[in-house]
Amino acid sequence: MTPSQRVSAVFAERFARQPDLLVRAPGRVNLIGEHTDYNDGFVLPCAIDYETCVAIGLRADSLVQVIAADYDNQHDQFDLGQPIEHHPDQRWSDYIRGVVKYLQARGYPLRGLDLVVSGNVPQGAGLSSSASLEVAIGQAFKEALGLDITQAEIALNGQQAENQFVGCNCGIMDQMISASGKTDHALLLDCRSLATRLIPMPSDLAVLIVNSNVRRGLVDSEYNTRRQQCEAAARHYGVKALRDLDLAGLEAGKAGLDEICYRRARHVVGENARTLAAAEALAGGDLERLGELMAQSHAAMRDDFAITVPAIDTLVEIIKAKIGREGGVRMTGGGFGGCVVALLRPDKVAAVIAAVDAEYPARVGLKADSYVCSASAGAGPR
Ligand code: GAF
Repeated sequence: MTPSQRVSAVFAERFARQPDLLVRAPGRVNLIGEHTDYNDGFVLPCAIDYETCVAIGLRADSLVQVIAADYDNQHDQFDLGQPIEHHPDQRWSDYIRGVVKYLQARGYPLRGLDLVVSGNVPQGAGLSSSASLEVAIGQAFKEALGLDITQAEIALNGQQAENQFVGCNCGIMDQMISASGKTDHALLLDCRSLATRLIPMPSDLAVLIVNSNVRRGLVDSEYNTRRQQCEAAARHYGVKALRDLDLAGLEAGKAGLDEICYRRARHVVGENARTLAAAEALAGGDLERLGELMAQSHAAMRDDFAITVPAIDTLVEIIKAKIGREGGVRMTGGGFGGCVVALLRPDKVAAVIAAVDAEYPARVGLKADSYVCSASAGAGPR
């Protein structure tokens, strides 16, 4: 059953009527540009064809009722006329409460809604299931109530909910691509100005996501530590953010900076340059160059930013050996497990999946899951 079928069926059963409308918001895969977003840098993600769906029923009062179809139809409700607080024990509720709280704080005129939520973005795999939920809820209020809100504002509101209500200090990439992706395109995003450039995906390029199924431990604390180290490096160099530094400046001013912060900064400064170069390579269909840049990105995440794990490095090695020169593979997302993304010729996909199935369990002791994806549209009505 697809998420949209599921939310429709659960809505009809629970609320004894048909939903007035459905909206969706996708997960994402980041092609390159990792841990650059909170350094005001560049990222190159695309939305994927895995999504969170919301069935919506209009209400005449100020009550918001939510049913989580993927969590045994757990229920939450809160009143827009009261201060919106954390749910005592349902973590999924806080994503919804947070989004609604900040929509209200931003001055959007809200009314009550009945909502049923379901999604098929793999959770905890670094494919932005949380951001897709935040954006789907923002989109639900926009479409149902006709709010005059831009997609960028829905993204910023979702990020605020994640930062201030849920408690993860993430950047803006995931919410922006979920809100603003375009079918068959990647999005080059300047995370300082939020300027975007759509890059068409070449038709003879496949996007393969492979989930290492390594449980992502300590993600939030390690993520926040990386962020602090980057901010410390920016302070050392006297710049607003690492975005404002190039490799020459990095080397020239490194005296007095501790080795770890220097390495973190070297990843970010290099990754910004690689991301801009990768956008050009993708636009020009230069898969060899793209492959080199992805390999450099992975090496920097492993050696300088220290966010890969041995199983992920092995997965990258297995896949790279089968892709050949045209295309590349790297870890994608926040790190410490999760997924790798490969960009490759479509005729190589079967051989890559076969190699992963044969070699990864033998070398790592885990089974990997492979998804062939296409670049999809951002949030909107379903
Ligand atoms: C996570 C965060 F949510 C993003 O903002 C980004 O920093 C990413 O990790 C790393 O590139 O997905």
